[in-house]
Amino acid sequence: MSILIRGGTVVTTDGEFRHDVLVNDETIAAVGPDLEAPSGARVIDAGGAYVMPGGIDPHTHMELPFMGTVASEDFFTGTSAAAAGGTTMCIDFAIPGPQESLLEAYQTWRGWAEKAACDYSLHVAVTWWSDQVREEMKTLVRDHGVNSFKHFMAYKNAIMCDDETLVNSFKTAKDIGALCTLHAENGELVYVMQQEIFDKGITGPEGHPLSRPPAVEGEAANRAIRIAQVLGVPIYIVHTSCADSLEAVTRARHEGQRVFAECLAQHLVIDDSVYRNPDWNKAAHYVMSPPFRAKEHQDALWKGLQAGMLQTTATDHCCFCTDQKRAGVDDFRKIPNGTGGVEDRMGVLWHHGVRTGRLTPSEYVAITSTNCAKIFNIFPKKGVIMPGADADIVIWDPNKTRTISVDTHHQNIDFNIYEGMEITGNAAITLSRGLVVWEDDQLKTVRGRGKYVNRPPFAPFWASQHKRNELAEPTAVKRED
Ligand code: URQ
Ligand code: ZN
Ligand code: ZN
Repeated sequence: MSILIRGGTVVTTDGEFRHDVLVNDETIAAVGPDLEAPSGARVIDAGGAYVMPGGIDPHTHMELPFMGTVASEDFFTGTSAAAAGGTTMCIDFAIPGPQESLLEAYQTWRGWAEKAACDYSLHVAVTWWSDQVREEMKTLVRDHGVNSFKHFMAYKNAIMCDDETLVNSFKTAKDIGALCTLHAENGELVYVMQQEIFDKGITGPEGHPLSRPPAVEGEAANRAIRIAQVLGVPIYIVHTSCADSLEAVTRARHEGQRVFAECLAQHLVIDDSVYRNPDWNKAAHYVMSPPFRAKEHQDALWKGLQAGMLQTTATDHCCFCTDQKRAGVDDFRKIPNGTGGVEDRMGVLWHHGVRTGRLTPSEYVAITSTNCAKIFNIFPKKGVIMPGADADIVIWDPNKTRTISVDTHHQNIDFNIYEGMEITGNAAITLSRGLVVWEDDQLKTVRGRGKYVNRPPFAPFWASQHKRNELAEPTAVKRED
């Protein structure tokens, strides 16, 4: 099946081009002016629209077992909602519990993900350390296309890892060409702060941000960055939510250290006033970690994106419905942490990022798709409109307006954190490997059509790190006997 996307403006990180795009079956066959439509091809008129690589969300949690419950969005409903918003690939997380096999967890998540409608991949979490874990990391990289390992520095007594695990995992990752990613909050501090806040009689959702102030994130980000500096390993900080952690990233990057950082669309446009909502449910809906921050932190994040200190945007899509949130009705520490947003990231970032002039369309493509593809080594298969690339394409109507609402979204959750937000600029048509999966506001996703994407080690985007460090090989002093 061929599709000719005619008359649009193709956007890459290098610029905007009035080019047509020819898709043959699952891949992009040609990009250029005035392309011929092969006989029998469907021709899509993209006049007035942007033709961009489908969004890649490097951070989702479909059907995650967490805090005594299971996230309500599954891999089919979640990747379908993503497609409705212009995102054509998600990278999720296989998270073994302490003492559990990483390989078994990976196989479990692969099983769950088989129902995905769009392509996906898996980071694997390292939540404990042993020789077995080291060998399983090697096997996952060698045989299963995993090139990134997640480390939670928070969630004490659950999936939090200590410095021994961080140091050993980082060293192993260096040897096998994998990227270490970090949930950077000091879990010990959170644990103590939660108790203090609770003992003060603050049991509602407003206790959540009070127990994990920005400095708790800043400390952990800086610690991980310094450990990586000493070991000469590239790292990636997930959901950077405040100036404190961004400062640590910025200092390190200014010193030439290979540190990447991600921010969430929701942390850019929602602030901590949400936790003061007198309606318990409405406040609890926003309980996620790191929490929403005071406005000045949003400004810092936007500047971080504009300055290239933040390279990717994500959603940390982790849905818990109101009844699940109410598990913590008497104790905010028991509210399952997580918010949705996989359907709205692309629209929210275009409306608040491009339409405000903060970002150009090319910068938008970089932070919603291309940078992620390069960092996780799936470029140029993914993340670019170019011959040979997978035909993961979003035809973006910059004038299409919609009001975000639980009443109209496709996410499997009973509220929407952006409820009532009117955004201009939305996906008109989404193609997943050449199949039209969203058009005329109708989902046409196919259960199980999504494929697992292998991610090879030693991404050229950052792998040169090794050479630089090896130059500094220490030498012993030769002494006369
Ligand atoms: O921390 C994460 O990334 C997972 C557990 C989702 N929940 C959250 O509050 N961010
Ligand atoms: Zn996290
Ligand atoms: Zn997460």
